[in-house]
Amino acid sequence: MHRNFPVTDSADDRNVDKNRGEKTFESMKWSINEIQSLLDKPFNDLIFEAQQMHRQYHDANVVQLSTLISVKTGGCPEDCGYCPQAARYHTGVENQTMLSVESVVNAAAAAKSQGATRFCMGAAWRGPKQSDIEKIAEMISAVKALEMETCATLGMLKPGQAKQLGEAGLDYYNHNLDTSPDFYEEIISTRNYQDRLRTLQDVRDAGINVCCGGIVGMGETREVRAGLIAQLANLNPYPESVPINNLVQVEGTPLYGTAKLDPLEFVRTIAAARISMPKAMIRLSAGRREMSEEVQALCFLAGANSIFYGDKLLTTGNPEVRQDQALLDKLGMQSQ
Ligand code: SAM
Ligand code: DTB
Ligand code: SF4
Repeated sequence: MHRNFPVTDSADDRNVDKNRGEKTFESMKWSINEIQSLLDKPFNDLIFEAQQMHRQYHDANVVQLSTLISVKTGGCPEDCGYCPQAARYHTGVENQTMLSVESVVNAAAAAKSQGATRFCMGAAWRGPKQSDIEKIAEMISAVKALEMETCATLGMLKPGQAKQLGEAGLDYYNHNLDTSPDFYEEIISTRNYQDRLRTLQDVRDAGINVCCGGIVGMGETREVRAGLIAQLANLNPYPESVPINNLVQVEGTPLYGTAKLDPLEFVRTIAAARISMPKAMIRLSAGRREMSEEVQALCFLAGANSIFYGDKLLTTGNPEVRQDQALLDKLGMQSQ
């Protein structure tokens, strides 16, 4: 059963060990209040609980390295208030038409030689046209042939498109809910929450793993963050992959100048995601360049087990490869 809205059932019968050992990512019912109670816990208790959960399903000293590439940049017709690629904001991002298959494969091979095992292709579209899908499918097959995990984020999909991407070898489709249903309209007006849920269901139905997360640091309350995590955790099954982004503020976007989120609140959000989606890959995503090493270490302790790796995200900066390698060495962490 696919659930579209936050579930408000009482949590009394909740058992956090309920899905231990099962193959599917069967979701439990998390109310917003329950997630908020997690976020409200004393920090040490929250991190302890998250770390315990993390160790049941994951190696606590391993992090997956995922490299991003923007295969089509800028000029997007949507109005996502955080995004430097929306045509309507003047951010200095240069538009670029779709990259060639060859240049994408070369970038994937270079990422692999640096240690990345996952390669994510992003495009600044509301959604792909049929001709775009054909070219993206070629990219996916070629990256898959390098034995890397493939992910794509291309916007909303039309019926049948997810299936074509799956047939080309796509392992994950990234499509974020971004925030809670209540706060959503403050951030984006050109597509709605239902549109996003529909695409996620198409992806699920095509047998592709769902990569779905959100952004914090957009001026939202803790309750909104709880609403986002509850919404993700109540997808049934919950996403196999959950990117948690800290807003990268880009001059020219409406969200530029928003009060910065306390880094410990970011860590709490990671912990709540880990506890409520125990088997998922929780990805410490955008915003890492602005984070200290200490905060990143706390994110790993809270259950993050993947980072974006490479000097660039899509259009904005990311820590340098050698800095990340030094951090992982310092923490005694291995990459995969
Ligand atoms: N255009 C497609 C879409 O929006 O579905 C795919 C690419 S879009 C750039 C992928 C995701 O990047 C967005 O859903 C959002 O969560 C994240 N993102 C974009 N700009 C960001 C920013 N400034 N800070 C943090 N995350 C950002
Ligand atoms: C996701 O949740 N974060 C990544 C990935 N999915 C595609 C994108 C972050 C983009 C940050 C802004 C930029 O570099 O343009
Ligand atoms: Fe376009 Fe995606 Fe940016 Fe929204 S997040 S403006 S859809 S590129």
